[in-house]
Amino acid sequence: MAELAAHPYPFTFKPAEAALLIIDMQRDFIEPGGFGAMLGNDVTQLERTIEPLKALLAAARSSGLRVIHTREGHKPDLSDLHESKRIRGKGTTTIGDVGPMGRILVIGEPGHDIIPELYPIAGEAVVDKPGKGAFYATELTDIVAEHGITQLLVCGVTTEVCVHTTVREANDRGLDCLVLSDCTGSYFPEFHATALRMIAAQGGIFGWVGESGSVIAALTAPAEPA
Ligand code: TIU
Repeated sequence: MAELAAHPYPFTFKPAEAALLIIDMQRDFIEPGGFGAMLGNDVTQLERTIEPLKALLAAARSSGLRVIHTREGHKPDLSDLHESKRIRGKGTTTIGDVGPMGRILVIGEPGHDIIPELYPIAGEAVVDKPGKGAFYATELTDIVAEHGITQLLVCGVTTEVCVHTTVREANDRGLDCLVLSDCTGSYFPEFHATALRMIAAQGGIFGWVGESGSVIAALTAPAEPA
């Protein structure tokens, strides 16, 4: 157990009951030519999350902290894609259409995959999600129950969309979420900052906000003598 610096007050980190949840670090959001770019976003805004996430993931792996990755996307037949989501934005290219990284946001296509820097390894769950929240229409509720997870260290993109939706869902399921500001990102820096403020406001209405450095320090600290 370790007390991590966080807003609005320190987070009591219990690694045995925690999981690192990395949301949607997919090529479709982070690289040019994917879903994020198709929506008109500046995808370079998300780059700053990659290095801190790499370091955090390495520390999680060496310490045995459970790791869960998510990917937003749809079956090739698009049977899990609501028409409302498909047509949202009135773009000329939409989910399921062919782009430079394959069919946009479709499972099995290059753009749908997780970026090489953070690629999952054996033993790490990869949750495919058709919505913005990681609990909607996925097996995440079962994974959390099966492993006795009570805390999520939440990272990934984008802060005000899939990260926020997931944190709200997790909070309503009785999970404590510590959202790591340096490991989350938005196409809009001002949304990122405000989204994090919203989580920690009102006494931590949805959770806590911290930084990866304190998590890494706790994971790499020498064990206390028994
Ligand atoms: N558009 C945007 O900011 N985000 C998404 O569509 N999905 C996620 O946040 N993963």
